[in-house]
Amino acid sequence: MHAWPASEVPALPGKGRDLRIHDTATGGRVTLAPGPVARIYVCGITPYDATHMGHAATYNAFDLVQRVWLDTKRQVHYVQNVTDVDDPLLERALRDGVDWVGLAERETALFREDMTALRMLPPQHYVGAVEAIPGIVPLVERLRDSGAAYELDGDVYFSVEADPHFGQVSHYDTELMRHLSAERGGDPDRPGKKNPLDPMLWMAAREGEPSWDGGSLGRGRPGWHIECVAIALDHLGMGFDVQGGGSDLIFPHHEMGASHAQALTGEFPMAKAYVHAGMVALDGEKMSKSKGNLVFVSKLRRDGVDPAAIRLALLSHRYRDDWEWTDQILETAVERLDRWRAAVSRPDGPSADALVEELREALSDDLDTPTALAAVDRWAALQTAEGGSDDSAPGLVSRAVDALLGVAL
Ligand code: 5CA
Ligand code: ZN
Repeated sequence: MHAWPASEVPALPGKGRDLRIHDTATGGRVTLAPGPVARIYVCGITPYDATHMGHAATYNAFDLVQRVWLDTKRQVHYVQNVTDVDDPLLERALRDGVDWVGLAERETALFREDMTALRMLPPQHYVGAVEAIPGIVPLVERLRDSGAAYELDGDVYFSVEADPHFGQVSHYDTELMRHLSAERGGDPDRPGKKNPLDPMLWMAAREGEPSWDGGSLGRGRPGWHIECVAIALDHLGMGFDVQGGGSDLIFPHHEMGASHAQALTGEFPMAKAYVHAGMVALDGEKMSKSKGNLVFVSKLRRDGVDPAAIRLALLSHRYRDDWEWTDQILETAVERLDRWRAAVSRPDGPSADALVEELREALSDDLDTPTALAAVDRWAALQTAEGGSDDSAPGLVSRAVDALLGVAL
């Protein structure tokens, strides 16, 4: 499928720093040193409802990863999926009496608009689960033929015991894994499975549900984890730099994906760093489509909120923290945007060379956006209080804030 238009990323003088980022799999910070082309896979939406602030916060984090890489003068190869067939999408379509294809197309179109408005860089490959099916089927066949997968009443399951590294992305204990598996699309209580945690790779066609030709697997549809593995391996290959998503994807999704890839290639892990954004809550609970406690990007935009202010609100929290959305956060962001815009609208100002380096240092330090915002606040305050005579400074600040933070002043 097509992605969305790219906003231009201004080039800055000098060169950025290599990114040090928290890796869930090793539990510590890693310094990423990608080749000339950095490779990143970010798990995309399941398009049955509009983009909420939680999604936006997660995509903001991975947009910043790319901006840091671009500032080191690397190219970025970015892949994102759309889970355009899965249980929650089919259930929502049934509930609302609408066609599931139309629902997915509508919500994906809205997501593209939201991402464009927020100046999120588009992936070079934006791939739907449905269009990935021809690539998924042979992988499931290979897993089955090598003994890493087995059939149960026509469905095909991955055997977690096939992967000696299983558990080394999340490091969760069995009890927690079992709990999360039941909560997040798994079926640990289904009788006949070799291990309760085994996830489905291929679901045989069900009455009244869409299905596709699965070759020797029979008609059916793909499991969730193999979808992302197939798309990632097809477009990026093994050992890419970052696999990203929210922390609710640590288990089972990224754990199982790493296991599928290990069983397919003999290599572990699939990504050099497993990077996870914290959860955004509303009224004390994780914002989620299933709970319905949502603040939508599109609704704020319709209400006339400047997307740059939404982005500044996201940036005011460190990406790994869990945080709660409040109207006050947005108000603070609107005020900040006004102050910054007023500061860069003058013909000259205090030198901004040090500010550019402060921004680079803060972002390369595990995407420390609160420190980055504070640095721009200081420059803007100095501009307001004393001004300055550097006539290139306001333009440099605008370009740096745009290039590194994705905020157009
Ligand atoms: N399609 C799958 C990934 S392959 C999926 O999880 N889709 S989603 O629509 O449920 O979520 C899209 C992205 O937003 C995921 O990375 C998820 O971790 C993240 N996300 C969902 N809810 C929140 C939240 N409340 N806060 C932060 N990130 C969230
Ligand atoms: Zn995914």
